[in-house]
Parts: sequence; structure tokens; C-alpha cells
Amino acid sequence: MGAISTLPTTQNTEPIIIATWKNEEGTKAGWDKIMQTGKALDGVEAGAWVPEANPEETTVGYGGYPDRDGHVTLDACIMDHLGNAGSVTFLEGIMHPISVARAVMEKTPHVMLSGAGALQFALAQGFKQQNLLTEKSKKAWEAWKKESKYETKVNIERHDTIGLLALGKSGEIAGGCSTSGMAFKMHGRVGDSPIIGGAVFCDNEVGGACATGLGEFVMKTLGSFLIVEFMRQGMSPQQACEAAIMRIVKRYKYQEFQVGYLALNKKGEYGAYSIQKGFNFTITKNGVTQVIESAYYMT
Ligand code: SD4
Repeated sequence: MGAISTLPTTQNTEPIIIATWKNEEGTKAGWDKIMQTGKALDGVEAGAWVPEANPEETTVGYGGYPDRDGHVTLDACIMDHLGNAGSVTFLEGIMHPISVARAVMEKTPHVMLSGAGALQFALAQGFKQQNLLTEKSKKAWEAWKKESKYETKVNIERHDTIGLLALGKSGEIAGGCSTSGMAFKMHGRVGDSPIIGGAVFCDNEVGGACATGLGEFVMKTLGSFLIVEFMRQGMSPQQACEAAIMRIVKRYKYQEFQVGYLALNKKGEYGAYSIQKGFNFTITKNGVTQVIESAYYMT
């Protein structure tokens, strides 16, 4: 099943930003920010802001589909080249959870704040509280409630959780992720997206990785950490993504769901791999933005 394929790579340390799915506006915004401040971390944050603020985007931030009780609950995390990390889980009413995660990283001695405590912290930091449930997402939830069917199969379909990796002007790595999680999830469910080592991991000696898809399987295999460790052992970003997907495929016998990984090493080489067809990613380098289809396991 699934031939291993190699993606084009670069050998330089020019800035670069890559994101899960088709996120051209996000990577362009991130690229512009890196050009302005030089910093990968700023690029990651600016890149996540775009889908977070887009009401048409139903898997991230404002306009995200709610949980089964009608609450839009957000997960996000961010990690810098020094190994600092911040994350928020189960956060309601704040449009830019990536920035709250960054504030957790920069302004508290902690890594993760959750739920009411994360909201309290965000408000104290000056973030504004607002209703994130749009009419469109409310209607989708009301339609879903008629059957209330919870199927992980849905994750094979296209999603847009944004995971980002960037190299800044000094060649330093940063990563981040932001999502409203699985549509119509159980109230209180937290996915992989705020888990450092799950949806995002960076090590400035090696590179970084990020994830999208059914978070339960990313969490159970600590996918992004695994990919970075595979790269440390000498694998290319592509090989490392493939090995991390194979870890899931071999360990869990069924594959009726989607997981997609991205990896970027310090040379600016990148890779992507998913379980199912349909995963793609966006890259901006040298100011040029491209959407690329990922190789995948299930044929
Ligand atoms: C989650 N990983 O909450 C997220 C979902 C996702 O695109 O990636 N959707 O499990």
C-alpha cells in the first residue's frame, strides 16, 4: 500500500513557512510578518490569525463548528526555538487562541491553561470576549442535532485546523496550531492541537513537526515529538512523517480516519504524509506561495 514518495526540498536557511491544508492567506500573512520582524514565532502567530478570524472557516476560531452542546471551544499551542511553549485548551469566546497561547508562554510560568482559567487569563491580558458561534455554524449544529450521529469517519473529509512551522531570518524554528477541534465533539473534549509534542513540536537543533486530523491518534502516538526525534536520528522530514503515520497504522488496526503530518528541518527541507488521500499543505518561500498535495498511505 502507498508508495513512499519524495517531495522537493531546499538546502538553504532562507525563511520559510508551511501550514496544513490550503491556507494561502495564512502562510502569506506569516511570511510578511517574518519579513517585517525576522522572527519565525511572529510568522506562526500571524499565519494562524487568518483562519482564526475567518467566519467561513468552520474548523478554526470564529465560525468554528460547536461541540454537541452548542459551545465553540478552542485549542491552540505555540512553541519557539528555545523550547518555550504555551497552550490553551477548551477556551471559549476568544477569537485568537494562538495569541493567548503565546501569552501563556511569555507571561506565565506555566505551559497550559484550560477552560475558565484560560478565559480569565485572556481577559486579564486584554483579549476581548465575543460570541464565536456564527449563524452558519449554528445552523449546521442544529441540522446535526436531528440525528446526533458521532462518526470519526468524518475526519477523512477535508478539515482546516491550522498547524504551522516556520524558519525565521536567523534560521530559527517555531511552530503552532489552532483549532475549534472536531465538529460536534463531546463537551469538554480536548484534542491534540494544544498538546506540545502531539500537534506541534520544535527543537532548534533539528526542526519541527505539526499535525492535523483525528487528534486522538496523534495524542496516543505523540506524533510531532516522534517526527522530530526521527529527524534527529537522521531521517529526512518526508521519511519521518511517513514513519510516524506508519506508527499509527500498525498500532491501530483500522484506518477509517485521517491524520496528516508536516515536518520542516533546519535546512528548510520539508515533508508531508497522511493516512488518507486528500491532505494538502501550503508553503511560502521566497515570497512565493504554493499548495501541494501530500503523499498518503491508503491507496
Ligand atoms: C482535533 N486535530 O481536534 C484536530 C482536528 C483537526 O482539521 O485537525 N481538524 O482532533
